[in-house]
Amino acid sequence: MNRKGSSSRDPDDERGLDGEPTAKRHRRSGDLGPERDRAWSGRRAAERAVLVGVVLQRDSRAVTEEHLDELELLARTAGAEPVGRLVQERSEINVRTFIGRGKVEELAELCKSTEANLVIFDDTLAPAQARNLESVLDRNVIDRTELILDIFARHARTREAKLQVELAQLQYMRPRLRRLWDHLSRQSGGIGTRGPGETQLEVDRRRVGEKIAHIKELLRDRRTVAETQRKGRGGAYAAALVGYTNAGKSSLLNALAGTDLLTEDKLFSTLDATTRRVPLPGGHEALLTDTVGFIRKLPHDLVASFRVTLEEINAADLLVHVADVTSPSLEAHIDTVNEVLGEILDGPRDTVIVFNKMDMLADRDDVARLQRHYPEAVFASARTGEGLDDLRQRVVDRLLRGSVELDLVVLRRHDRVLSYCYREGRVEAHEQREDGHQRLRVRFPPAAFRRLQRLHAGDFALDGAPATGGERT
Ligand SMILES: Nc1nc2c(ncn2[C@@H]2O[C@H](COP(=O)(O)OP(=O)(O)OP(=O)(O)O)[C@@H](O)[C@H]2O)c(=O)[nH]1
Ligand SMILES: [Mg+2]
Repeated sequence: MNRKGSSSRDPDDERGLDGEPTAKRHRRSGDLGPERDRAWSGRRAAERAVLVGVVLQRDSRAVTEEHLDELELLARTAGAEPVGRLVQERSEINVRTFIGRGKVEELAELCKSTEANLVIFDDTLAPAQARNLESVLDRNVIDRTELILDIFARHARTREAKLQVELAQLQYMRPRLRRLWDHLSRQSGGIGTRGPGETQLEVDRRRVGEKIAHIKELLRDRRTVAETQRKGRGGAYAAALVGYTNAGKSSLLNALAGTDLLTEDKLFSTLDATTRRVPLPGGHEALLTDTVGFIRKLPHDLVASFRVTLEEINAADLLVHVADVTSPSLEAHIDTVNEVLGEILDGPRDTVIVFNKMDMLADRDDVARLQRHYPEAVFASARTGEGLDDLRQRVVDRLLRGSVELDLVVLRRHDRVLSYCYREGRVEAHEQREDGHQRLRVRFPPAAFRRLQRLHAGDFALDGAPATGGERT
């Protein structure tokens, strides 16, 4: 795919694009029986897709084109073949069909001339808009979210990831069931093919609702397991790799921890949070967790379904924000990641930014510019190992800077407070006082200290103010 080439495209040129035939796609449905399975997987082999973007007043045409470049990559990752593009400039969206009436006709023409059987909108469509468009175009119409869900479904490997994806799919599907039924009627074809009665729709809605509740319960159980695993990590300093999809998070974890996680030049290769121990200079070590990548226009409930990732990010002492230095949309990607983090974090977090793929950067002037903007950034390459020592040292600096040493007196619930301190912190001194209280000197990583305050408020008193920083012994 030629991402950069698109910038030289005549803005009004909505020609088709050449490409390879596509693989068959498989997707999971909400297990609602073979009929609806068929509806949900209505898009299959050799899907030829027309991509549609809208330039609203606050955006520029170039930005929309850039979003469509990314949508093209998403479409390919999902196994479809982009064969054409349509861009409309509008001051506001059309309530019925998202794009204007004339533009819908143009879109129908483009679908015909490119023999497209699928239309993908870059923006989220309301269920009714998708339905209206489908009935006019007589083709399946999906939006970016549905495309991302499709990719998630293809990439989910573990039970956890599969459950999370299924939850996200069902939540997306519930308000759109009527449309799925429409797909079905269109596929069965024939004049006078009637859609299902309202009653059947109601039954389906209820079944989807029940299924959602069931999966949430299963995920809750698994969450307890994940929490127990997290607790078993002791007082180790925890860092999470976060960043735009395809930035090289998994590759960095592999390079730092000597693991062999899947890395691919595709979007959303990783759907599971994986944690590994990483040795650091000075005998220190950190736990480093790989997480699901972010992308712009990522719907909130989709993010929320990746609960383990969110919890890992929230439990981390340090975020290692990985950015692909070769991306033409570097700054936009960084902003997107920061926005998503702002939504999911329960408070500010220590962050190190890593510009990855330095081996591919042709123009080293970019480095000087980035250094001015991000004076604390690390420039690295997971591929060649360049900059990794820098990154390790940076993590140690933060680890030392962020940890908290406390002198505390246990007032009540002794067993619990003591076991927390020994489990989550590094106990440097422990004595029994004459008044019967236990006195401890403990060093905590920042996240463990925050949890101590939350879980054991009132169970202990601080002897003097907490001392932060300093060398860990
Ligand atoms: N040239 C170069 N390529 C890299 C580097 N790091 C990663 N890549 C490539 O970039 C692609 C994406 O890498 P991943 O590690 O899968 O990226 P990720 O951030 O984990 O992506 P998702 O899990 O899909 O969100 C792969 O093809 C990697 O081989 C690097 O330092 N240099
Ligand atoms: Mg990955």
